[in-house]
Amino acid sequence: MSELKAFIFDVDGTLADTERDGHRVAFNEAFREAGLDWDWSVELYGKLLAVTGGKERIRYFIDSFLQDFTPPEDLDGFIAGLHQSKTRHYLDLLQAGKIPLRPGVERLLKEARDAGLTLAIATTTTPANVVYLLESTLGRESIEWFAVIAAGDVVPAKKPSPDIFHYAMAHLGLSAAQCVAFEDSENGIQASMGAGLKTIITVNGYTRDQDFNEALLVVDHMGEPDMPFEVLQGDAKGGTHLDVELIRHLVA
Ligand code: XBP
Ligand code: MG
Repeated sequence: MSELKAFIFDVDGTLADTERDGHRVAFNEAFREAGLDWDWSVELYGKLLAVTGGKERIRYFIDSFLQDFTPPEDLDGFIAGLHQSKTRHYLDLLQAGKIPLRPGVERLLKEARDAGLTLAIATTTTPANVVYLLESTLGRESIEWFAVIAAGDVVPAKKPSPDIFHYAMAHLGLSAAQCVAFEDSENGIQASMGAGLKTIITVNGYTRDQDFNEALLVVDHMGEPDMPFEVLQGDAKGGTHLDVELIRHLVA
């Protein structure tokens, strides 16, 4: 194994539990504002998460869940408008501090930096969502912690395509053997493994039952010294929380 140089983090569901109480709520606000009687319940949203990307998810909803909806002539423009409004509502939720980081995330980011590891992000979500999440949870200076923030439409295909991870590694100038990825979903691990990355999974309410059989380790969150994680799959080598030492062990 080449020397471990970098951690590449997914955002939604990994750094923060954003989907159910963040993105979903913002989508519904946008629909209400547009005078649409669409309402994405927690359960329906779980089905819609099969498709990554907010714009793509609206289209999937229109194509697969709506019966008597007459799409406007400019459907792309209509969806883009709804998504812009959704992003505005989502940023408001972040700025209001409604979306905290998941357990262990802040500690692991700081430990990795102290250990001289490079940090990067590879996410499907809109770039502004990443900036606001970092600013609202770790402070503006934390944006500089990440050598690369690869997000949204910078790549042609979204997860489970590996494009965003290839993009991140190309900008890091590192190979997959020198990096580890952190993900939360089946689409995510298909993308990271598709890019040749060893991957650690932290599940959430929507992804707990998904297929992670290729993962290095699957836990319910990153854990803290006083808040041990639950190991769902793999060998945590007696560890109780994700730290740099354990991760080095896992990839060795
Ligand atoms: C998960 C996604 C995103 C979000 C919504 O991203 O699929 O599309 O659900 O964000 P990640 P946008 O790769 O971080 O898990 O509406 O900005 O697309
Ligand atoms: Mg995710």
